Amino acid sequence: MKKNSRRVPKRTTSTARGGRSASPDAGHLTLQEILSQPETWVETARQFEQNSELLRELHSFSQDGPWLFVACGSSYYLSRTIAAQWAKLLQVACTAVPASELLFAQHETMKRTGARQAVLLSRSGKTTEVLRAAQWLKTEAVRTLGVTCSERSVLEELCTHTLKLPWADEKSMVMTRSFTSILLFFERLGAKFAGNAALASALDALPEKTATWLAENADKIRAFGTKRRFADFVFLGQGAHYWLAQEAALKMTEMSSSYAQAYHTLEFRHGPKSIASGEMLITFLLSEAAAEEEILMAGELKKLGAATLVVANRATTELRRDSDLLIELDLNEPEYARMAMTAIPAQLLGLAVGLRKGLNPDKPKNLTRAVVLDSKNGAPANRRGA
Ligand code: F1P
Repeated sequence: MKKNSRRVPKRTTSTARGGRSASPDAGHLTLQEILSQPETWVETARQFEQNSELLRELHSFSQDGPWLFVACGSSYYLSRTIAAQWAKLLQVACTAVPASELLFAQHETMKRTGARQAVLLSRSGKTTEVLRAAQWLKTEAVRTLGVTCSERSVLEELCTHTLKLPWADEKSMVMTRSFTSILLFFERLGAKFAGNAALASALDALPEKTATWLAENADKIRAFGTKRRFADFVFLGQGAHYWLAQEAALKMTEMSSSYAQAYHTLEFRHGPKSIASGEMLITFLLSEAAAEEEILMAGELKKLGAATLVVANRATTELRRDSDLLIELDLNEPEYARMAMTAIPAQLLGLAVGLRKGLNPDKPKNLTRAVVLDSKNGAPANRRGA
């Protein structure tokens, strides 16, 4: 990995065009954590290859059986991204549901998915709805894999097996490197289950290439988010990219208290485009399958006056013309291995917009690292799990 990839660009101490100025340390943790992703991924790969204890936890799961993923917030969008990738790669039914949805329709969900094995994903291992779901799955004798960045958690106590990725945890509130590290861990696992050595080696190449890419692009994205002012943010994607778009919108909402929405790219024509305007930034997370149509959409929405940010593996002439900011990944690796990198631009953008608004993205307003409910609140209670 290049040395300069670990450099933390200067902190933003003032804001452009009259925004309130953030305190000198605001967003510093989040920025460090975003930029530390390549080295965190190297550790993720090392643990995947060498930590036999970790892999032992996976032995009793069947790669051919239906999988059910259960989580909340970013961990839910992460679950949807993994489920979309695995369904394609392993040709097996993979369903991801928010924990609350499982709790409100327990038997229906199990029947519909046919799953007898579930992955419960929670960075903190503390989210009440996930714990209540784990508790219920335990009573149903469903095999459960808890996935957390916490060394010790209630989730671990409630699941039959646990994967712990403490090296990927964050100090700040929002999930950045834990999101991409867990994603990469499951991509590696998918490649292993599928016996696809080419995918595994594509994933090996990613940390170093991302470090170089960050050195070239991180400041560009941050500068764009700092200088331009938008009232609304929209993130568009098709296929598994749609779930990255959902996560991107959540990052923008959390880090900058902004209105942000996500749509399947072509769905934006069916109503939402009526709000396209010069006050809106529309970010496209381009996929291979839909690229041709998505490129047309970028042109169409540009004509309606919206600003466009395009994240593409490699740009076309049209994209160069129609994007206010163009971010190319420029990877020869297959799309499956490019997803973690695709998640990064929105992390940097959300951070920059939050700082421009005088906020502290390390500690977003109204948020806690995990949603812990008391027995009177939220989804159906199972006190022992809460
Ligand atoms: C899930 C989560 C976070 C979100 C927020 C509340 O946490 O929804 O994604 O940023 O701070 O909690 P976890 O279950 O993965 O710990």
